[in-house]
Amino acid sequence: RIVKRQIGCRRDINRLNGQFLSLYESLIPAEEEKAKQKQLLLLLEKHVAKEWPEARLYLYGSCANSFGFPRSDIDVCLAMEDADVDKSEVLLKLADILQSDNLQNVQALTRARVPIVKLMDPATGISCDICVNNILAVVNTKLLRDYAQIDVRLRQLAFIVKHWAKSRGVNETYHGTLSSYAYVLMCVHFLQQRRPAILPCLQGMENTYAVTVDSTECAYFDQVEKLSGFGSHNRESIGQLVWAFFNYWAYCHDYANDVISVRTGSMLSKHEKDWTRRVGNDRHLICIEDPFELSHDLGRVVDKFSIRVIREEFERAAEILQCDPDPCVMLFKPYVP
Ligand code: 3AT
Ligand code: MG
Repeated sequence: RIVKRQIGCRRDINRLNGQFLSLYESLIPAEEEKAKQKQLLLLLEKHVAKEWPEARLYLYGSCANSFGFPRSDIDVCLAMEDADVDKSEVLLKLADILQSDNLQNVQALTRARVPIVKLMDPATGISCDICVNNILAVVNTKLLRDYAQIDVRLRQLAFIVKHWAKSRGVNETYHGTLSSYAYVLMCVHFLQQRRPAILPCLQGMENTYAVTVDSTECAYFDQVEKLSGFGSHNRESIGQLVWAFFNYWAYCHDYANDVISVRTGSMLSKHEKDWTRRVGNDRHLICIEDPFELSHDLGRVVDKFSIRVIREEFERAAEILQCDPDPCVMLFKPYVP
């Protein structure tokens, strides 16, 4: 069942551009939020420097990858010189140090899958999670931020897709649906695949940036200011792209055989990745290769129930964009179980 049913694009799709662009404008955070995040980061840096002068703090995730909504929590990574430090020990010590300042609800969650310290800063109103040595997340954050600078349509599409996923309840990894990180990679890949392409494949170009993280090579072309006109041969509007994105995932993607890969800017086969069988809890029902951790399928959280939910939501979105007289209302209608 590769192509279930393909529907043509509505004739007045460009009528939706204005609505999508105003939605996008309403979803991007105000500049002063960045200043507050900086302020909190400086405060944390001051505390960390006293105990661990060699350590560095980095923002990662949506507060730093250009795909963050307003008033989101921030994710911070404490990078220690020693890659093998006892993370629990560091986090307990860190919680101790931060508790003594004016920070609220400081808690060390050392048994979580990614152990963190959580806190709230009353001065800025920002909540924050701090993890230790999650360097790959810092690097994949930079990769997404760099892609976002090449063509504004990536940021527009990804904000609309994230808003849709949050409204429809399909952005909850603990319920077997996909992370925001996965949805943004789906958007990058989709724009790499347009003809003419709207985004290049940065990891397929000359390496101007390279780091090795726990024996994983992360390298790509990061001089993205040189690529600002890259997508200009493609004149597709945001309305057309949103429609085509949902139509692709509803009716065109080959879920049985294909793996989307931002790293190669192409489609790989499940066969070549050896993602054809269930191993433990990894079922590979929708396959999204992590750009750096190549054995990591971001679709691995999806199970046989949630895959149906996700695919039905893609189909619902595609149909609404095709047929509904006022698609923006129905598309983002909050899902009520
Ligand atoms: P929200 O706006 O918070 O929904 P986000 O961009 O912060 O979106 P996530 O909360 O999904 O995204 O993840 C935070 C960061 O952690 C994003 C990415 O740098 C990293 N990350 C998340 N999931 C994975 C993963 N499975 N593998 C590698 N890195 C990941
Ligand atoms: Mg987040």
